[in-house]
Amino acid sequence: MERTFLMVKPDGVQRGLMGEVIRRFERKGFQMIGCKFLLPTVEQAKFHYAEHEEKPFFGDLVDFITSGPVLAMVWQGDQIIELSRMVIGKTKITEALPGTLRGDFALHTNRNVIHGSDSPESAEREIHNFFKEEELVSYRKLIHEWM
Ligand code: RTP
Ligand code: MG
Repeated sequence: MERTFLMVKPDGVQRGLMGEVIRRFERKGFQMIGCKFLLPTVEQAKFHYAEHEEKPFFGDLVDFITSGPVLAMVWQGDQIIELSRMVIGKTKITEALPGTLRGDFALHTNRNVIHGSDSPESAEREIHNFFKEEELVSYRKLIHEWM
């Protein structure tokens, strides 16, 4: 079982898309094991996007992600990192297909509703930027036996 860090970004929260995001991951069969509504600090934002530190859009990214509350979540499931990024859709807005969260809801690459980790290493780093291990709730989901 793999786990990932998903975050409804400030634009998604402002647009009332938290429920829609949770609904899509729930109906796919993934399992939420952690959830927090919070305003990220600048330190958390810089750590979260550390891989983009040298990019020209880094400052805007940090400003945006700290501009309002976000829904930070940890989800688990088989191959969830790759599969959740399919549910989310491509980064570049012109490549985000209809049926994906970004394809259905986002109009701009830098206002793209949701974040999802891109590797097991980033998932662990990103999870621990927002959650303590003891805040995650693991439980047996009985429906897995039917899937
Ligand atoms: P995220 O980390 O937010 O889930 O997005 P991602 O993996 O799909 O894309 P990533 O390459 O990690 O980029 C992080 C965020 O930076 C903004 N971005 N702007 N102007 C640009 O060329 C550009 N490229 C990326 C996007 O908002 C992206 O979500
Ligand atoms: Mg990324």
